[in-house]
Amino acid sequence: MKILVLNGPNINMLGIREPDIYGRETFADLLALLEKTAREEQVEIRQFQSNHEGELVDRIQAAYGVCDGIVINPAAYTHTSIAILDALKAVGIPAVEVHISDVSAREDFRQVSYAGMACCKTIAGHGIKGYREAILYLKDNYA
Ligand code: CA2
Repeated sequence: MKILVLNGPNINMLGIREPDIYGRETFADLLALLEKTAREEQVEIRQFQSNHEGELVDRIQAAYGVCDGIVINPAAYTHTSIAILDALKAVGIPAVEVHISDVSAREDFRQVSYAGMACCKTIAGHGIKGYREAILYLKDNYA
């Protein structure tokens, strides 16, 4: 099974500030967790992080016919990007939305998730281990 893990803007800054919201684990810790999960679960994981909306759309499109599942944390684009929603709908690949923080307990402007409208599941507030849970969910349901 091939899974694309996509992260949006500023996720590469994890662990640097706001540990009360996002925890102390760094982006390097997240990459290590993805590699460990791939090894243990015998899945192929391709990961990509970008601060640019169009690059995320490009990667979703490029997954068409290639990947069997997408794990996506669009970060701030969660709450603004109809382009990412449309791309997820266009490729029709089972997608799980992940948020490190519990967005439901945060500001009003974080209460809408466009990307989530094209996802079969949302995992929020579990820190970086939410990514592992998302991969296991895709493996259990779509492998
Ligand atoms: O909880 C999440 O995973 C978010 O997707 C993270 C985004 C935020 O805009 C979403 O509402 C929820 C923010 C990405 C990381 O931002 C940082 C801010 C300060 C220090 C390090 C990262």
